[in-house]
Amino acid sequence: MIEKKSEMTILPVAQRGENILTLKAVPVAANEFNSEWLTQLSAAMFDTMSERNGVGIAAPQVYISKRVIIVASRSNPRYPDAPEMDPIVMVNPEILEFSVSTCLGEEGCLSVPNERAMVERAEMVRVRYFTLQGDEVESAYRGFPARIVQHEIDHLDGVLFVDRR
Ligand code: K1U
Ligand code: ZN
Repeated sequence: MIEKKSEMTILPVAQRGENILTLKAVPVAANEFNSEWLTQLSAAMFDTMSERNGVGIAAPQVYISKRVIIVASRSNPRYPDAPEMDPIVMVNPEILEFSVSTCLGEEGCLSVPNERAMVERAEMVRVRYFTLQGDEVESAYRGFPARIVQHEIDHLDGVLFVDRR
């Protein structure tokens, strides 16, 4: 059921064990950029992530098997030095480069409640993605934002953090 809280759209979040979380999500097609549908999907993903106090979300977590993620780093008890970012919607994100250096850090997941684990990830990633309008962007992230990017792109490939421990 879709829950409408004033102007917010809170979507149900798929839980570990559900098939949707194991699928490889499909790319957003050229004719979906700049569309009402894609704007509404990203807004509902943002509302759902915020409602659950998340720092990221991927479309398959809200039962949409498309390659859309949101990355929203902020300071939190586990990562007090994490940078405060304006949330970034990434459409069809691709990691172009993983740093050789890795780091261990604690992760949680909106689809795996009450479980945390230490996961080894590349310390830095270079990512290419498209905006909702279809503009191509290339950016590098390190530390906690890089961890969120890798966790969310894993969701697009049907991988959960618990599979990486
Ligand atoms: O994709 C998701 O399930 C959201 C997930 C993102 C994430 C958290 C931590 C590391 C990588 C990716 C969450 O937002 S879980 C909740 C959370 O805010 C958090 C959990 C553990 C450590 C830090 C933050
Ligand atoms: Zn997750």
